[in-house]
Amino acid sequence: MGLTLTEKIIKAHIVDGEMVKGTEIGLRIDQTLTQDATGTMAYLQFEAMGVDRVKTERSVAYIDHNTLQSGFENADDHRFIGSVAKKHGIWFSRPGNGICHQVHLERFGKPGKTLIGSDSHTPTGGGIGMLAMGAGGLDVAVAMGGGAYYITMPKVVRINLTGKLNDWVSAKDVILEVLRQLSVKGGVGKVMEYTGEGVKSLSVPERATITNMGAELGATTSIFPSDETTLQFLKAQGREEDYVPLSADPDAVYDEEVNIDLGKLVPLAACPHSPDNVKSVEEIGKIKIDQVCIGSCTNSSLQDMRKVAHILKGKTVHPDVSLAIAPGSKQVFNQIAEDGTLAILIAAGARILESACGPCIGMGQSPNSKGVSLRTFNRNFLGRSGTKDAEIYLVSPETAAASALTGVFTDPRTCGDMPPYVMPEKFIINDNMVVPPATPEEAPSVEILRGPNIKPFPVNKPLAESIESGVTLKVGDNITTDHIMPAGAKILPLRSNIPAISEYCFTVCDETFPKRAKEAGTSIIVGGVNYGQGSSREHAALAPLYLGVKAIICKSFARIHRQNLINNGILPLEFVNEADYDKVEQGDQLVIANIRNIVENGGQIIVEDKTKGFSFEVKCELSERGKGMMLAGGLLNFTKANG
Ligand code: MIC
Ligand code: SF4
Repeated sequence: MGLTLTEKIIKAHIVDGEMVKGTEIGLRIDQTLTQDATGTMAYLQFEAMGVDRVKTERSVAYIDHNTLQSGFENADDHRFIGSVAKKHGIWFSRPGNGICHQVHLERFGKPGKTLIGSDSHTPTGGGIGMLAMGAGGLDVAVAMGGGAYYITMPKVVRINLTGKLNDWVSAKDVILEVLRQLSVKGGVGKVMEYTGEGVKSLSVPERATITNMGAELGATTSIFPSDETTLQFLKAQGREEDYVPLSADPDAVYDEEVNIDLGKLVPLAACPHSPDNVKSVEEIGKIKIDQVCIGSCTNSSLQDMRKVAHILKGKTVHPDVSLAIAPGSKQVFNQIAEDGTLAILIAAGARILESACGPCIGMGQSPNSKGVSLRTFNRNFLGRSGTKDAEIYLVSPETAAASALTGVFTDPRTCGDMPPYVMPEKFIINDNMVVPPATPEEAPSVEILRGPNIKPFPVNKPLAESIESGVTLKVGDNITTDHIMPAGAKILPLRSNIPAISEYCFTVCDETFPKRAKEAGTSIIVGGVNYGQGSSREHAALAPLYLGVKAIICKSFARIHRQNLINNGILPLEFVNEADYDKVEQGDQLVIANIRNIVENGGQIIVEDKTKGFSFEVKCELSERGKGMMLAGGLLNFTKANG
């Protein structure tokens, strides 16, 4: 029986377990990446592991999230990360060099390799045939130390692409269509593998847009084959030697199949406040807009910038609209500066931002009150833009640019002829903003530079015999990590300071939560389906840990967040009977008796609701390693105890 591409890469990297779907496997990791917002914690954890030099083929530390530097905190974090990178064998991509995923795709990613990154959009690397996955910072620290990365052996979904995109319909519309069909939880436990003759018509940046936003499906990752188009891209990046042809065997067996005729797609948009709330631009109608933002790791390639410029050329942004554009990397920025694209954008009235995440993570450009903002980004969760009552729509760069001119939602197919995009034979290659690590000889003398905002991270205690605690918060379905641990210009600078950032934990849902949790001492949180979707931020586990959260009881979890909870010794419990969710209320006093023994030896987990006078069953499916981590109070304690 033939293998899928996913299985081939897994087979070449498996170091623990068997390729049996649904079971835990350990993978050797070739490359890692971190960004600054998750990076300081990951490197503090790496330091705590006592490894001198990374054991991966390539580890890169990027600075792209917190670049506003509205106080000393961000700059201190950058310096800390730069110094750790230098000392421990990690390449350092300086602020200004661009968004981690865009730069990694351009300069470092290699087909057939495994990559984990402390950022959920790491699957961008799937655009050149990597098995690239988002992970918690601690998992990345372990992989840098040479440890395996553990995932559940995924199901593989074949996304069969036929036909060709029509003019002004874009790769973004492909992934929006997949999200429309499968929803934000449709990819949990699965890898989305793109195949079919339609693949050929998509460039590498287009493929990367699709694999990037595959994160919003909750998927383990998404991947395209490595083919002639990949070769051309790598050649133009001066990295021809990194090319290997890769694809699924012709008789590969897939678990599920989705068919998409590219020729039938139309411009789409994800409506507030979820990436799967997808409608066609036509269906939405000509609603008035206030802001357009173009950029982010989803849509900031040279190809995107050129298409946008073609639409804006010789015109002016509508007087009621603010248009912000952030090219994804220094390479893209440099190229558009040299070829005149930038001049077109500036002349049209665009507000040019630095190559960084910027508005995507609420670092500036928050919309006006009740503002309607069209963004080429990947997430439109409530409050993420920094304006709680704003209406954020996720669209393609083409729809964004067309709408910026008219001031209303506009179908880009009204923009006349679309010129074909011709990829340059050679991109501008200048890695002068990537600092190589010190040599092993020089490394001991490199000093680590720590600022006063960098505080130690909390470490859990071994799991208690029993848990008795109140439900300090009850939330609904699809709670995102942006609800649990919001970001934005005010909060992001506190990423290295868990006591300070904890003051904002869950404040999107309930401003009183941090205070109440601290007063209660210990807490249990009750949630609905897909709890913890979105970001890989470990802070969504570390802040609750700091506030005394012992367990989360919900209907189901998102993959990375569940792992982050286990890594930090917080019990991830699921209702056996979902109807019990309705019976438990905020404020109820719960007892989970004998839990340590049950985690260790198995058995039914019964939760007694003392307030309501009833009991219900929950489950906690853990691998042997997961059990070890839960009992020890997290991955660091577990690793220390097991050498
Ligand atoms: C995001 O898009 O939500 C982020 C910010 O890039 C996060 C990482 C973080 O919270 O630092 C992610 O996607 O993992
Ligand atoms: Fe940065 Fe936004 Fe991409 Fe996250 S989704 S890595 S915040 S650009």
